[in-house]
Amino acid sequence: MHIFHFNRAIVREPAHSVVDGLRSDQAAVPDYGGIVREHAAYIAALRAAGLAIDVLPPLETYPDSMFVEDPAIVFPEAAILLRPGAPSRLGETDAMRGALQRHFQTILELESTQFVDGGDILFTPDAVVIGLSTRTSAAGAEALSAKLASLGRAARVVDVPQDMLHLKSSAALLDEETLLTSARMKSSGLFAGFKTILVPDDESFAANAIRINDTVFIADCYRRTLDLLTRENFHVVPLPLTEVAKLDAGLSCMSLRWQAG
Ligand code: CIR
Repeated sequence: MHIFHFNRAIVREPAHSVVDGLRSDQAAVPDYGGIVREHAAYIAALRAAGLAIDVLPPLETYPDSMFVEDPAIVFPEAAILLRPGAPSRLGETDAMRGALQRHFQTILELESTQFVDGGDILFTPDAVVIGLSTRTSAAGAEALSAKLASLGRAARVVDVPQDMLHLKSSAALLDEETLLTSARMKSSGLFAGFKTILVPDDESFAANAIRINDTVFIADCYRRTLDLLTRENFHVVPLPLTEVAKLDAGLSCMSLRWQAG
C-alpha cells in the first residue's frame, strides 16, 4: 500500500451546529468562525499538496460530521463504512455512503452490533492497526479485521490508553518505519516494530499529524514538535487548529485521503 501517496480527498464543511460537537472540556467553547477559517486553511493546504478534493455540504443534524475520518476508511481499491461509537455520530455513516459511491465500486459495511471510529485506525506498511477505545469495540475490531482480510489486508489490534479519545489522537506514521507518538501511548502496544519519535509530554496531541506526499502537517501551536521534526529533516507545514482542537479533534480527522488509479 502507498501509505503516504494521495491524490484525492473527501472533506465536509463544518455545520453551524459544530459548536455543539462532542468535547471533553465543556468550558472550552469553540468559535464557529474560527473553525470555518481553520477548515478552509486545511483544504487549501491539502490542495497545495496536490490533492483533488470533494467538499461535502454541512450537515446541521450531525455537529461532528466535519470529522469525516470517523465514519469510513478508504483504500485505493475499496472503502469500508464504519459505525462511529458515539450515538450522536452514528447517522454519519449513511451520510457518507453516497460520497463514497462516487469513487468506489467496492464498499463494505459493519453490522449493527459493531462500532469502530476511523480515528482508531492507523495504516502502516504491514498491517492496518485498530485501536480499542471508548469508541471502537472489540466486536467492531474483530469484524473490521475480517473485512480487511477479505481485501487481502492484515490487521493488528492494540489498546488505546483510557485518557486518549482515539489511537491517532497521539500517533502518526512519518515514514515507512517511524511513528510520531507520545510516551502516553507506550502501553498501547502500538510501538512494536517501529522507530519512534516522541513528542514532548505537554505536546501529546502534536502527534495527531498527517503525512501527505512529501509534507508532514502538524498543528501550529506545537513549536517544539515542529523543531524536532525539522531537525529530523521532515518537510513540516504547521496549520492553525486552535478552535478545532477544542472538539478533541486534530488534522487526521478532517479528511479521508486515498490514491486513485
Ligand atoms: C468526537 O468526539 O467525536 C469529535 N468531537 C472529535 C472527533 C475527532 N476525530 C478523530 O480524531 N478522528
